[in-house]
Amino acid sequence: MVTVDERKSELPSRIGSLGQVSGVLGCQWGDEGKGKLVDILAKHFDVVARCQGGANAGHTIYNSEGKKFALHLVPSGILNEDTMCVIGNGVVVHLPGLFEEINGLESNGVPCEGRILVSDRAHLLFDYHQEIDGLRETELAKSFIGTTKRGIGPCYSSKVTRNGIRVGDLRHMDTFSDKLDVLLSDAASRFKGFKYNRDVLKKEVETYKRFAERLEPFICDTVHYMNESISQKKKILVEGGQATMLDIDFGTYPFVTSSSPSAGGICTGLGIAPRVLGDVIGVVKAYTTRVGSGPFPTELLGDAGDLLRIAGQEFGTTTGRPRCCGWIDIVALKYVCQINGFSSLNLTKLDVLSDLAEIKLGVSYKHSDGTPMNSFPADLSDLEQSKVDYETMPGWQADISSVRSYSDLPKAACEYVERIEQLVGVPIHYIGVGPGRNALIYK
Ligand code: 2SA
Ligand code: GDP
Ligand code: MG
Repeated sequence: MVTVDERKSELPSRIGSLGQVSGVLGCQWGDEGKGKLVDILAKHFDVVARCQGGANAGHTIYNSEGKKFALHLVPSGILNEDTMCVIGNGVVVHLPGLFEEINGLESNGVPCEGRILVSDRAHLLFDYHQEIDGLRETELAKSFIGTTKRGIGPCYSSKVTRNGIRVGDLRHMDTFSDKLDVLLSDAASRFKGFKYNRDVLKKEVETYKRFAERLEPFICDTVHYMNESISQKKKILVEGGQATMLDIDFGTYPFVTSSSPSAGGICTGLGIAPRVLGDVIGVVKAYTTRVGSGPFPTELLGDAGDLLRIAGQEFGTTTGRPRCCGWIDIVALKYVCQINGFSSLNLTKLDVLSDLAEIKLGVSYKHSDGTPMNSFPADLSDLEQSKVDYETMPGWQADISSVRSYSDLPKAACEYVERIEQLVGVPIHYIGVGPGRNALIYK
């Protein structure tokens, strides 16, 4: 039996011994609290890198004085001044948004210049991508995806159709205008509502000439940088955006984002080899939330859902949209653990469940005819018709927000944590009991 003091003394060494390249990834439909864990772990790493997504992400972190920061493109390592922050090739970069974020950080005393590297291979996301994101959603009418309208899908579409414009292209402004003309003309021929003429192009090119100058010190061959850092035995932490249930391949397609927020995205989004990956930590909320459209098997409708939303302050960090809330979904979580091979989990927002007399866990799905489903279904109609079986556990009905050691948690809270571990077969090493930096229990 490990005593509390022994456990406490193990902590720094456990964090310090996280693999040379570690990852923090979302296990549900996003907003699990990835940013908070990355911010806490950052001081043990030389580099924190984003590998996918863009400014659709909203990662909320607090500094030691309790000041709140909402990050979208800048990695959550930025508050730790010794950490270099990399925006990898797999990220789509909206420069006006990035500069706004950098200005906001710098005006709040967070130095960014010389600490942020932007991949020359990353694709540029233009205002027009955001505009057509909105037009697509309108066109889809009732079947809208519920995107953040940050232009993510359209920008990845440009990348995959191979006429995207990359950060490195800012070094060739002579051909920039022609490339942008192709993109904007395409959009104009596809969307009636999209207004385009030469003046629009001219204005955008002028803007990007200025951006090119300002971005120059940040532009980097990050593939080379990451691999050199690995050779120099530097420690690297990769911060996922969104989550596996929103993955373009593994999520509830088409109600997904357009990138790979799962473990595979770490390698493709940074140009590093799978063999260098050590610990990958999955971040999972003690309940489930989802924002945007698409199936949500364990969703709680009505007052019960509202209670969780209010207790957990579940509103989009980027858009302010209310998040739908429900019980933890063990079927989806097991599927996500399989895909990512997590070394451990961070269970977050356990404090939010503190008032409940009973807590449920969705433990299996049945087809509409009552036969069990053996795996997480690819077919959305199967998922929509599925029936969830629940296990019910007693709540602890006590404030746990100031608890800092596992042995001080109420027995019912420990039983809930340990039941999740048992059901998914992955150890929970970190437990969140509040939004602040210190509100974390190491188990
Ligand atoms: P998109 O914009 O094309 O990536 O949207 C596609 C789907 O992905 C979901 N998505 C998200 N879900 C949760 N959180 C996200 N970030 C923000 C946050 C969201 C916000 O941190 O709160 O502020 O609304 C995020 N980003 C994308 C999206 O809801 C669609 O279901
Ligand atoms: P991310 O996208 O995964 O980084 O998560 P978001 O920042 O979008 O949403 C998570 C929200 O929960 C943020 O407002 C965090 O400050 C907050 N949060 C994170 N961990 C905890 C926790 O353990 N308890 C509580 N009450 N809030 C938390
Ligand atoms: Mg978020």
